[in-house]
Amino acid sequence: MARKFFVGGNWKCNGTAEEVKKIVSTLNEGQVPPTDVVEVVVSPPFVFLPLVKNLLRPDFHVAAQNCWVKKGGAFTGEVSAEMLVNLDIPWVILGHSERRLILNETNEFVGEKVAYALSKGLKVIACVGETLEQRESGTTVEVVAAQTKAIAERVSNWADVVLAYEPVWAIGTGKVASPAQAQEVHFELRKWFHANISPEVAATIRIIYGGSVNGANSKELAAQPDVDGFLVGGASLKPEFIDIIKSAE
Ligand code: G2H
Repeated sequence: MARKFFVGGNWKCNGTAEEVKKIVSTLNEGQVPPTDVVEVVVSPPFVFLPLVKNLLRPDFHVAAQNCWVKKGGAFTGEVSAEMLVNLDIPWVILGHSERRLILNETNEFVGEKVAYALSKGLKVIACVGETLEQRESGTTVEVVAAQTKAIAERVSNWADVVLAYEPVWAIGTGKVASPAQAQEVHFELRKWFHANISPEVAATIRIIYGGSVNGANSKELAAQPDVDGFLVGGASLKPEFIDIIKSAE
C-alpha cells in the first residue's frame, strides 16, 4: 500500500487571532493536490484551535501541539487528550524537540504521552531527532532508535502514528538536512521498524521530515523514497506552505 504524503504545519507559539485568520484564509484559497494524494494538518496554539477548526477548509485538519500524559485533573496549565477529543481535534504533536529539550520531556514521558493520546482516539505526530553534538559524535541512529523504542514499548497499534524525524540542528536554523541526510535516517528508522516491530508497520508508517523545510527545498526532499512528507515550522506561517503541500505531487 502506498503511503499517503503528509504535510503538517507546526505554528508553534506564534500568532494573534487576526494573524491566524489571515493564515487560514491563505490556506483556504490555496490550490493543492486532492486528499487521496496529500493529507494536510495544521497545528495552531491551543487557544486558537477552535477558531482555526471552524474557519479552515474541510479537507485540512487540525492538531494540538501537545497534551497531558494522562487523564486531566489537578495539573495546572495542562490540556488533556480528553479535552482535545471533546473538541473534535483529531491530531496531536508529541515529543517535539522544543519540549524534550526546553521542558525536559524524557523519552519515557513522550512514550507515555503517545500511548495515552492514542488510547483516547487521537492520532499522533510523534517527533524524534538528534542534536548537533549527537550527530557529530556519530550517534544519530542510536538516538532516534532509542526515542522510537520508548514509544514502541508502550504502543502496539501504529496505524494512527506519523513519525517526524526532526534533526535539532536543522530546526528554525535555516540549515536544512540535505535530501541524502534525511533519506539516510528515514531509511534507518524504517529498518528499525522492520527489525523491531513488523515488516508491515515498516512498510506503512509515514516518516516525515522536519527542520527548515521551505518552498524551495521541499520538492527535492519529497523525492526521497523514505520521506513521506513534512512537519513545517516557520514556513507554515507563510503562503509558501501551499508550495510545500504541492511537493506531494
Ligand atoms: C521543526 C520545524 C517544525 P522549522 O521544529 O516542527 O520547524 O521548519 O521552523 O525548522
